[in-house]
Amino acid sequence: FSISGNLATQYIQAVGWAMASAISNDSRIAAAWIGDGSTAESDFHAALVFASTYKAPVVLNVVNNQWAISTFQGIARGGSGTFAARGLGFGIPSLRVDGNDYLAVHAVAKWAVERARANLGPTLVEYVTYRVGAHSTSDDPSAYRPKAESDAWPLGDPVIRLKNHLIQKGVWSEDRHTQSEAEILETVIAAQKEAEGHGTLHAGGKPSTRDMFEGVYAEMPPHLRRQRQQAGV
Ligand SMILES: Cc1ncc(C[n+]2csc(CCOP(=O)(O)OP(=O)(O)O)c2C)c(N)n1
Ligand SMILES: [Mg+2]
Repeated sequence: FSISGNLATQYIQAVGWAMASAISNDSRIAAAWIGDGSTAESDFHAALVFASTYKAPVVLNVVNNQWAISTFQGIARGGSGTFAARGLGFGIPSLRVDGNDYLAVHAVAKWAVERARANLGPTLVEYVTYRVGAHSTSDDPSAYRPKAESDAWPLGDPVIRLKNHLIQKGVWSEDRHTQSEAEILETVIAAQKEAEGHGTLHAGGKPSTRDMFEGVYAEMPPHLRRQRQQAGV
């Protein structure tokens, strides 16, 4: 669930959806993802209460990438040893996994999904990982953490780890890896070109000031109509 940009609302949406699915005898289950920082929102806790009380068929994932923009995860975690430990107080089976180990992530996620499908209730999973890049294009991590911190991160790059594992098992090679990287890059570039075909800000297609007032209300409320008039559009 990632419908809104308001952090943590995805959890209550997913739990409510899962409860509705179970009540209507539907077999579908729900999954939601949240960041370490976002777990400090009250919605996280409300979702855990409802998930445990109603045994909602939902997988609740916490991506602990160490940072919430410039805030270290230890602040959102407070006195709790881990984010996974937060689930135990609600009676929710909770797991903590090396989020940079593809096979471990797959195994844990599969287990949690099977639990939900068997109607055994929710599972909370904490994925321990690291955000190497900036939070967004407007963020500069060098302002709040050591520049070399990501090099010191012990769990390593998940793609390189999987690649090395598969090569060691004899089912992958450097050549095939280079080839598939080129193929993926080609796919991404083609998708970008297709998206840009719909227009870009640089190519002109700038929305008008009037557009800012459209598409929110079926009937524009009087205060917005006044503002639009003041803007002269
Ligand atoms: C309710 C709410 N408060 C604040 C924000 C602004 N905001 C966007 S991302 C972010 C940090 C999120 O950190 P984290 O939960 O660790 O997720 P990450 O970006 O690391 O995946 C904040 C504070 C928001 N989108 N919604
Ligand atoms: Mg984070």
